[in-house]
Amino acid sequence: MDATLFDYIEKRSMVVGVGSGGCRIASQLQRFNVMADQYAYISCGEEDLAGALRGDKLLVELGFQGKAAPRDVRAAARRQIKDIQKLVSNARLVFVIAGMGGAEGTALAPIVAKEARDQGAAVVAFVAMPHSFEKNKHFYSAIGLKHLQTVADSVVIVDNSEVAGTEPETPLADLYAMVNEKIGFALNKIITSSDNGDYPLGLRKFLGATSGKGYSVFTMGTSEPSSFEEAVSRAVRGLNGCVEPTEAKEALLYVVGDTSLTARHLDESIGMLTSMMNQTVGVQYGFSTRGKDSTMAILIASGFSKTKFDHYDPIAEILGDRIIDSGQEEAVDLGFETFPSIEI
Ligand SMILES: Nc1nc2c(ncn2[C@@H]2O[C@H](COP(=O)(O)OP(=O)(O)O)[C@@H](O)[C@H]2O)c(=O)[nH]1
Ligand SMILES: [Mg+2]
Repeated sequence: MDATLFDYIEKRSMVVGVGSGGCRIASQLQRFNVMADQYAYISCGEEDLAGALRGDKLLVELGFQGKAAPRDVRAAARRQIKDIQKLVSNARLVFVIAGMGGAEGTALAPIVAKEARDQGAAVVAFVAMPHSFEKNKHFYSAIGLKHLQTVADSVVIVDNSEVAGTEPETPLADLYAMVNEKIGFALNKIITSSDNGDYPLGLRKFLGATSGKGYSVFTMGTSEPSSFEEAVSRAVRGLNGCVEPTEAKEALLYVVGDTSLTARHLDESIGMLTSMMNQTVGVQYGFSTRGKDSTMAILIASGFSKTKFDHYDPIAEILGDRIIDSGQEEAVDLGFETFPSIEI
């Protein structure tokens, strides 16, 4: 891609937070100034939009009270599809941010991604997957993820359980806030072209490493100050439960250390990374020497054909590639204000 075209795309980029988790994560990106000219928020919950930072806000109206399933949200989105199209119409690059497994993110993220793509935008889906204990969310998270893969150029997964660690006593809201803080910090380091003396990776490398490369997975590892290899090794081990690390094709590594970081440390850290993945993985790196109390390795590894979340969909596990119906189930809108829950 030539430089002018890339500049044009970068200037017309947009982050869209979808559903409760998606709005929270996108707000955190906005707080961290992660690149993007525009921010937008879409949800069925007014409180999600009220809590989100400044941007275009679209309320998708379910038309009934009570708990919705993804199919209800899809039907509601269909009624407001023109609003969704309009929201993304100016963007040439759209980051769709959502939590998978609930009703809204699961249903709306693939719709927003598809509409953006149909209008010619490149689409990056950045999704948080349910904690291992959120069992009621597992099935839908698998379905939503699979569908996103068909409509987005890049699909970057954050495994909440992995990034939050095992802290069973911590309130869920605090766990989410902690993960969101890490995501905002990390994406700011990786994607935002920085002019403050850090050595960034930048958007172009991010897109190059993740577009059309199957699933990508985001992890982080921290260690004592100056223990660079340990931080990198922890980040790579973070992939273990989610994907098969030896399958990786590309890796974006960003190391935040103190001023003792040398070229040799980086070299050894990259050697460690390839020995844990495979020798042919393409590694691009960036670093900052402004870390103080700890060393942190941020990793986005790409090229995975499957993830542990595939096992969350037992039907697909049995059928493999023999898909019966690749279309998504959608509640039929019969137009009865008073009988909104009729579905077939
Ligand atoms: N990292 C992160 N994940 C979240 C957050 N909120 C919800 N999630 C995850 O997102 C998934 C969907 O939850 P939620 O966003 O509440 O559902 P929705 O509003 O129906 O889209 C769940 O599996 C949660 O694990 C958040 O603030 N941060
Ligand atoms: Mg919600």
